Formats: sequence, structure tokens, C-alpha cells
Amino acid sequence: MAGPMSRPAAGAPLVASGIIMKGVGGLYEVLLDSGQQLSCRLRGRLRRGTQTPLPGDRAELIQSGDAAVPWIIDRLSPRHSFLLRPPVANLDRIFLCFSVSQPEPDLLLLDKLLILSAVASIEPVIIWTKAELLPQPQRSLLTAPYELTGYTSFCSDVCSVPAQQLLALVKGKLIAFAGPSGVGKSTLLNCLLGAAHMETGQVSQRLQRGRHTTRHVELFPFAGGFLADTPGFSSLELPVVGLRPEECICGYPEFQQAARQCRYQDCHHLSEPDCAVKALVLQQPKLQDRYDRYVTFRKELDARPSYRQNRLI
Ligand SMILES: Nc1nc2c(ncn2[C@@H]2O[C@H](COP(=O)(O)OP(=O)(O)OP(=O)(O)O)[C@@H](O)[C@H]2O)c(=O)[nH]1
Ligand SMILES: [Mg+2]
Ligand SMILES: [Zn+2]
Repeated sequence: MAGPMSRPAAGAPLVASGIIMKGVGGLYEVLLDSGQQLSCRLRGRLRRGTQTPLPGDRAELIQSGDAAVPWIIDRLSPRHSFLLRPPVANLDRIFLCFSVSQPEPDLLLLDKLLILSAVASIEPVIIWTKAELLPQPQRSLLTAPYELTGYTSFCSDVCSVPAQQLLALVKGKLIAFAGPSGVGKSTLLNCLLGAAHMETGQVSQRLQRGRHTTRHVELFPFAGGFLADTPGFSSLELPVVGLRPEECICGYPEFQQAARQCRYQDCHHLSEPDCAVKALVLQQPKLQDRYDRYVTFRKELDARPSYRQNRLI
């Protein structure tokens, strides 16, 4: 038969599969591979299960028999990655957006997100937004330590969005914009979608409300993949998401090579003798602030082992 649905076997119900674009109040929008979008509810078994469907999940649908919402999500495919903050499944990359000013950049939050992305095997890209609000050389003071990490980073402002560089990173991928509220995530996403959808204007139109606080994660098809707009957040507790203390270093690639030279294999890089990470930081003062944040996280995680069972990542 024509259309998105295929009939798997005689007598079996119609099935369809696609990607969850958003889920609000128990109603999920699923984009089928054919391009058709369906509204669905969840099968009871999934509602009671531990795995909550997230935008980015691949879902298999069956007919519900209910005319009001004719399709239900029957099954989810295994995920290759997932994050709780922001809650998106199957991310390939994450654009960590932090404004250089208004609001002031929360570097503790940025470093936490770098750790969590690394642990979830999602490549982080740092985007310093509202770049025009902080002139040089203060802007370089802020961004230079992150250039030593090896992570890709860009500056962006309303007049010069690095659209070409971003486009090269998004083709065929699922990418989320993440970061605090008001840093310009939706504005940036709107810019990218606007450039690609100029002829219709439809998606940009829909995103007008993106100028206001984003309330839900939502995926938008873009360049053979998807871009996810996500609500801003400011609190993120590493012990609560179940991070293990030794995983902290994953968000600090500039220390990882040195860490192999420490006297003790299980060195915490705090006060152990012959710690190569501490020696490196002494040699390169630009690394000090990032190291201090590492120390904060490591001590916090070492001190709160009770949370370790609650692994949510
Ligand atoms: N000065 C300046 N303002 C910007 C820039 N980008 C966005 N803004 C403004 O910053 C405000 C917040 O932008 P949004 O795109 O809604 O921010 P957001 O990160 O999506 O915020 P949430 O949805 O609440 O998480 C808006 O008033 C934008 O016009 C920029 O590059 N420079
Ligand atoms: Mg927004
Ligand atoms: Zn060490």
C-alpha cells in the first residue's frame, strides 16, 4: 500500500516507525520516515516502564483503535546515547551555548555539561553567544582556556552567526542546543533554520515563540538530520545524576594525557604526591581555573557516595 505504513503479516495490525519529535502532556509527535507526522499516545506497558520515551527516540507505532488518537507508541529502539539534561535521546553532538554576558557565563555548569557529554559519548561543541557584549581582550580571557581543551568552539552574535561552520557540523546528525535560559539558543536555531527554509518561511514562523522561553524539547528536521531546541536550565547536580568520581576527568581532555604519568594509577589529582596533572597546571597558569572546577566536582563526588546507585546517565 502507498504511504508510511507497511503491513508486516496478514491479519497483524498496521505498524509504522519514526522518530519522536516532541512529547508534551503524554502526547507524542512522531515523524515517520516517509515525512508524515503523527500524534500518538503511549502503550500502557511503556507508561509503567522505567524508560521514558524522549525526543530523539526511534519509536514503533501500532494502531490504537481509538479514533481520537489513532496511533500508540508500542516499542522504542535501543538508544546509542541519552542525556537527562537536556532530556534528548540519540544525540550525536551537543551545542553547549553560553553567553559571554547577560547572563554571565556559568562555567561550573559548562564544565559539568562537558563531563556529562563525554561520559555519554556525545561530542560537545562550545558556542559563546552574545559575543558582541564582551569586547576583547576580556572575551579571550574567558574563551582561551577552552581552546586548550581541544573541543571545537565558536563565538556567535546576532550579526555574525558562524552558520557555515555550524552547518558543516550538523549535516545528517541529531544535535541539541543546550545551556542556561536566555543565552540565545532558540535565536541561533532560528537563524540556522531560517537560512535553510527561506523559501517556505514555515518553520521560522513556527519558531517565533522561540524568542520567548522554550518550555519543551522539540526536534526540527535540518540538513538531513535534526536540531533540538531545549529549555534552559541552571542547576545540575553531578552526584544526583549518578556520575562516578573518576569520571570527572573525562570532561578535561587537556589533563588526560598528563594523568597517565601520575605516580598512582588511581590518582584523584587532588593532593597525591607526583601528580602529573598538578605539575602541568603549575606550568600553565591558563589551566588553573578549569583545574579548580575539576577539584570542586571531584571532592563533591568523593564525599557523596550514597548517590552512586542512582545512575541515571
Ligand atoms: N545582544 C544579543 N542578544 C541576543 C543574541 N542572541 C539572542 N539574544 C537575545 O537574548 C534573548 C534570549 O534569547 P533566546 O533565543 O530566547 O534564548 P534561549 O537560550 O532560547 O532561552 P530559553 O528558551 O529560556 O532557554 C532574546 O531577547 C534575544 O533577542 C546575541 O547574539 N546578542
Ligand atoms: Mg529558547
Ligand atoms: Zn594525578
